[in-house]
Amino acid sequence: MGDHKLQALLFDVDGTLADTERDGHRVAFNMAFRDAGLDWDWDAALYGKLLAVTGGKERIRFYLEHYNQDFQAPPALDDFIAALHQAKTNHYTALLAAGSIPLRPGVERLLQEAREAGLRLAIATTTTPANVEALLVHTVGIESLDWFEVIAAGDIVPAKKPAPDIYFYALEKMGLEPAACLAFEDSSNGIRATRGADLKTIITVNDYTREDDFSEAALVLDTFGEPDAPCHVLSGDAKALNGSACLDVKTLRRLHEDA
Ligand code: XBP
Ligand code: MG
Repeated sequence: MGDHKLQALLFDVDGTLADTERDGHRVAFNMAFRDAGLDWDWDAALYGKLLAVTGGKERIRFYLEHYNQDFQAPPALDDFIAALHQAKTNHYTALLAAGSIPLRPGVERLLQEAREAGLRLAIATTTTPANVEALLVHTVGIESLDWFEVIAAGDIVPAKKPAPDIYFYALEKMGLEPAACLAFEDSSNGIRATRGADLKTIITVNDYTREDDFSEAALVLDTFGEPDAPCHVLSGDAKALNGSACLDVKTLRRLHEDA
């Protein structure tokens, strides 16, 4: 077995680092549909249902199969979806470049503290690599790309979350055992992926995921918290924060040590 000291933090992106889905990805999908002359409109409620499936291309296919069966799909459906999705990525990264989506409270603080404490950082996400880069560059700045030893994203593994594969990939690249890490997620698909890879998991919920099943989480919070905007424990050990207003490295080490 490897060293059980806390060595690394593995972060999901969408919903965890930033609230990207409703006002980012969803809006970009609709822009791409309009460009293509399609009358599809994913409102916020429908989008919540479509989030059952991770991956933008997979989500479009799921929509056609379950919510738009009358659509006369072109024979080369894979290419059609790939082109729509590329247009969506262009719109999404432009939204990020315009500064439309900030990081969630406490995210930049926790990343900085983790770096100062010598913890290794990685990203494990279903979204397209260009989206992760655009989010980091247009919030923290271009230097933050180097903060992450591995950015595991998108189609790099064929089986997307809830499959654990993207976490296995990141762990293998870092040469780490899951027991040396903590993972950060926001959704039921996310925690199924982390738990499938045997990773202890901290959840921050958002409006789309508040009611998800997080019984496998070490801790469920509303946000990571800032000194002037405390976070709240939604489930798990209410004393885990030990009086701190936010999730800090000391708390992470304590959570990691608990059996
Ligand atoms: C994120 C996703 C992604 C985004 C859209 O899930 O499922 O598909 O919604 O990005 P998670 P793409 O947070 O669990 O990684 O369109 O680039 O796939
Ligand atoms: Mg997520």
